[in-house]
Amino acid sequence: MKKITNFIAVFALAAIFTSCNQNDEGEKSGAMASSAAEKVYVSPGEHDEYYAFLSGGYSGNLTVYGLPSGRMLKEIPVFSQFPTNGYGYSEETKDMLKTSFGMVPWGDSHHPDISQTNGEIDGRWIFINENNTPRIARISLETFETEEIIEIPHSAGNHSSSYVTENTEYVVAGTRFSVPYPQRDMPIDEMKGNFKGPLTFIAVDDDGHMEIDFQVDMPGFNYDLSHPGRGESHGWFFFTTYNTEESHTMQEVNASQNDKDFIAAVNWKKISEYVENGGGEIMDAEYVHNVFDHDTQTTISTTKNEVLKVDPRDIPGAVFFMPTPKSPHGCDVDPSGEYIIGNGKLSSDLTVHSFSKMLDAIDNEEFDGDAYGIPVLKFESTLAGTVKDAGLGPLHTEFDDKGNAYTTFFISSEVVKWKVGSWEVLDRQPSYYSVGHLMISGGNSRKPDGKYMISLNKITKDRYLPTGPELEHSAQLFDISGDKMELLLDFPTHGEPHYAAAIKADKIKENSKKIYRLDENNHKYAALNEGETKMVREGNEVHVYMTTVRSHFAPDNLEGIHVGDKVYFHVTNLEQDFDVPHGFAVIGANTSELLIMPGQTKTITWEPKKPGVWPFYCTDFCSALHQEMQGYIRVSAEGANTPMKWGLDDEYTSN
Ligand code: K7E
Ligand code: CUA
Repeated sequence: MKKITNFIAVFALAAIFTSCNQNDEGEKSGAMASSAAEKVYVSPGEHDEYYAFLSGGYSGNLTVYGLPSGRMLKEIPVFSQFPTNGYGYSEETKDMLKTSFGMVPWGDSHHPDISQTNGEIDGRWIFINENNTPRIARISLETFETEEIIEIPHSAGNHSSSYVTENTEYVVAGTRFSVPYPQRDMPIDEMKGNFKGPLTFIAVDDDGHMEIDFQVDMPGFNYDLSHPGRGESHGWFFFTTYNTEESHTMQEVNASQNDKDFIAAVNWKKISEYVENGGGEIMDAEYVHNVFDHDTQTTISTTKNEVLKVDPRDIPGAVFFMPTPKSPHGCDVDPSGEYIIGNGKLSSDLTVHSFSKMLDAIDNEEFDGDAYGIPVLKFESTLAGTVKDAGLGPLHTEFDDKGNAYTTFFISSEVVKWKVGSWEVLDRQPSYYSVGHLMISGGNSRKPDGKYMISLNKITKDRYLPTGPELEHSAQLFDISGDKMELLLDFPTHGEPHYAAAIKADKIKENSKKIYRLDENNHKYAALNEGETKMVREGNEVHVYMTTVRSHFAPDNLEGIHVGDKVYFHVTNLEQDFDVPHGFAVIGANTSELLIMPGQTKTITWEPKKPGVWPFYCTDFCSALHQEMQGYIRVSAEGANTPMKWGLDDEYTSN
């Protein structure tokens, strides 16, 4: 045990040294020394060549950047409430954050992955996982809005997620923290052999809708990261594991005892056929599935009560373990689908498995025992090669279009380029500092785009002006088109950018939606013109059907509301021009504003606490007369008999 503690201590020390040493050298050899500025300069009014989607980590969101400029284009709210536009606060969107634990207003997002067709990213949707309250979200790349969130039952630490298969047949969600399956009250120190690590396969239909197809009941290891097979290995999915020791305490030591953990190879095609033929067992579950319905512009939230569980031991040939040294983190598959790379984070080497050797080893039954009934393949039988002494603490690998791989090393704080097949190291560049993931556009597909790579760094320190103790993380853009990687640009990210995905801008920009059509607005409380505006009282609830257009609300004077009422302002933006949102805020509301896109209806609730005449206004500077875009609500005391009336320009209606 002592040895391992020392080993970790040395690595931690190395991280401190590398962090402090590299800056001087970096400044000389970096951006200044070359034509880097030209390569990242996107002149005013010009568009970037790529969209990059960076996970927002503990912000729960996804941020959109243009590459090569590094300009931030948008923050897309996913798992967290977002007062900027009212996501998660408005009546229409708050149920997107519903879970079996109730409303969870925050999330920890990790791995965005773009949908694929024939193994190439297609720009229809982007998926992202939430680690803490296990969920997968789907975001439309037409609207750049979260359209669907599905909770993953029986999971804990939804980390080896949300990677998609070659034709987006499945998006996958694995369990990082093994847990009782199903959950139950039991002593923690009886974990070994009793906890499980279910892997969930979520089917995606042609419209993008997700449904859990089946859950694979796996031994109680930690399933850390995953990637799909492609080409020849299409039909398989690979997961790294750690803590095969199944320790329940002081894991920094106790989960590092085994020299090798496993990469689990899962033949999902085989399991999918088994399930189609009636295999598997229905198991109780409780999870919530939220879909944003475009027709009614409202979230439909459904609680589901069962899931199909499959025991891999019932399906011969479905699951195998490949021993992989040193608590592997990243699990990456090269563009051909032949090589599976295990990034052993406590090692300086990378272990590369061969898919074809794996198939031969399975045929020839070259097993080294089993783990809970799942065959363990002999290490030498699947080994394709080792990238030797590449750096310290390998985490993640991506690929370019020229047969090269790029691996991040957290401890030695660098990105190392190596040749797939010969396993020789070709180049190394420091990253500032302590890189986690890296990203190459299409790097998780058959056709990566070998122009840019970004390294997503954990430690920022002196890279930017100090902003107190809390710094944003840093991303670094490299040109990887030549033999040597060339650092072009640093830019700050938002939250922790665990992973990212990028796509050529022309694959999505033509489809980007500009407005919501009013004639397609079937929101229950929409007013599609000013003639339809009204107030409707139902007991102490008042529904206000309101419209906005430059530069007034209709109605803009409202009376007959009393303390104790609950007022719903349903605000429809009548604009049908690109980029003319209106906002809505009212004094004393215990929620965020609304930001309403052209053609949309959004709802805010307001419970007036004091009698008076209270103003509301538009929050988005929409026209020269934006400051005039305001109105008044008269609030009377509880029990007063002020009649309800509403109007615009002194023309009142009442009922
Ligand atoms: Cu390595 Cu969550 Cu993908 Cu962060 S994980 S680095
Ligand atoms: Cu509408 Cu400002």
